[in-house]
Amino acid sequence: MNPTKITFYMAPMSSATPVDSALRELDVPHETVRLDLKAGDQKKPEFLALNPNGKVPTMVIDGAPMHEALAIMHFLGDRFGVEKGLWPRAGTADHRTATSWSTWAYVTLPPMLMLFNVAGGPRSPAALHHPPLVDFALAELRQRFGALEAHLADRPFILGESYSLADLIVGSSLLWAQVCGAPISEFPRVQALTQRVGDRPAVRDAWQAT
Ligand SMILES: N[C@@H](CCC(=O)N[C@@H](CS)C(=O)NCC(=O)O)C(=O)O
Repeated sequence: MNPTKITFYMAPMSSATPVDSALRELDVPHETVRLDLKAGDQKKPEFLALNPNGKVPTMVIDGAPMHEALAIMHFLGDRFGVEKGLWPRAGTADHRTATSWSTWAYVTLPPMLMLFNVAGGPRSPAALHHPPLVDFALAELRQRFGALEAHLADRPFILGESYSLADLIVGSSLLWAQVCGAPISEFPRVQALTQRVGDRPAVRDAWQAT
């Protein structure tokens, strides 16, 4: 296969950080372009031409732009992860499990985390605080973490006995949930997965990169 030319548009400590972790874990050659979000680099016309949402992460792959962290990480898994044994081949049952749980981490979990943060988080304005909504979000989060706890009942990782990009994707959301104060510690297997992912050098280095 020809080398794939990748340009990664990112900002430190952002939605681009899990993608940065994935690039490090898979050792993918790429060029990095760091955006200054406070200065508004993401709203400049030349960047909006790549991603009309004006957000990071954005990736240009062989000249074609792509956005959304989850989609980008699925691409990285399919293109680079299979040959490294870190992502299952498309069409297999493991690939369906990997995409199910990674989509869960980016689609099913975040709305309740957002509600939990907005309705009671320390960085949310007091005018938006609403304790009954915090209780609702907590109950929903407990149900969702409970589902992952059940999946992990007989395996330490999303796909079984070994680490994969699916763990990195799910674990990145769990690490964020932990920072937000979500009740992960009530779920020992979820907590253990979060810890294992947080201990990966690729994940640690990406979160520490400034
Ligand atoms: N759903 C998007 C979220 C991207 C996102 O919200 N990125 C933020 C950084 S965490 C951003 O670029 N914000 C800049 C802005 O909104 O102006 C993804 O997962 O890629």
